[in-house]
Amino acid sequence: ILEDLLQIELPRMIYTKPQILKPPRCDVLMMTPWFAPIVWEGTYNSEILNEQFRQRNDTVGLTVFAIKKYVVFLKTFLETAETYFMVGHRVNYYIFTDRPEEVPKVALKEGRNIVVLQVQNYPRWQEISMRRMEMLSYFSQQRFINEVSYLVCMDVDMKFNDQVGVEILSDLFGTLHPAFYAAERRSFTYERRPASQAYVPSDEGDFYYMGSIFGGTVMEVYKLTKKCHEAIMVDKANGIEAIWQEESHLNKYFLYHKPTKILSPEYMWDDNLGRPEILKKRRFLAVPKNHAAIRNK
Ligand code: 2GW
Ligand code: MN
Repeated sequence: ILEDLLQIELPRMIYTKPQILKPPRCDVLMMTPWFAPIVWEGTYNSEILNEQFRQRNDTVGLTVFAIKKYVVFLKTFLETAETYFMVGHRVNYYIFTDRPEEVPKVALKEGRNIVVLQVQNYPRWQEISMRRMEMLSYFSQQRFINEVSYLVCMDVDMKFNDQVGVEILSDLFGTLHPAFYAAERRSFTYERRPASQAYVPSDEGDFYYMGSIFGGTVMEVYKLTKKCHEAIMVDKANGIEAIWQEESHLNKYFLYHKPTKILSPEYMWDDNLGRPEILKKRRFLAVPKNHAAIRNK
């Protein structure tokens, strides 16, 4: 492994130099107080990042759950991912579903694969959403650790609308919730009941992260999902369920295990929130869903 790392050497590249007295963005925070970059359009050079990543020949795993009716989201999700997700790199799509025969056949570019993982469904939707933590920790250990370097864990009711590339990768990353990036701490919808393992006191918390896209190295995702799953099980035994299910537990985890990179709302946008000036790109978008029709059954 050391030998491989030593081999990384960039070719001659032509680009405008970084300017110490002219930060690329003055309208948004680009770095957390623990020195984790916050990824915004204009703050990075994808040519450099792609060249560095290319040389490592790593594979990125994208995990997505499509249980019951949510299989209908797969086609658009996968087709747009082929256009915008980790273009030029090796990708394994891991699709967790209880309906393997309903996974659409989507044409994939070279170096990209679909792996269908059959899992059971749960009658309660809250359980479907929360059990993702259990399955992700199990498969990280059983399989992903042998197949990919990084995992990107996503909601399926989404589509790609612009580049989502290696700029998002880091040991552990989370994403700012598009409805709360500008909010005060007191309005973050953390779990506020001390009886829950997801409890966050009112005088703590950095950001409110969305459950629909997070990731990191397989080892870090394993640690995160295992810890969140265990906390969810403790809550269950105590007859309590966190206000936003596993998203609440994710937020608790990130408070005490600071992410090493944070994705801006460019990476999780919902057009119902309009188009604020700070948003230069809408890379990953919520697909409008008819709640009654899609969610029941
Ligand atoms: C979810 C809610 C109600 C009924 C069904 C489901 C459902 C979710 C399902 O029938 N099948 C299924 O595969 N899912 C998976 O769970 C799917 O991957 C989906 O994207 C994910 C989360 O459910 P979703 O997208 O309907 O919830 P959102 O968009 O309101 O998500 C936020 O809040 C959730 C917790 O309540 C999660 O934290 C999620 O990560 C958040 O984005
Ligand atoms: Mn969703």
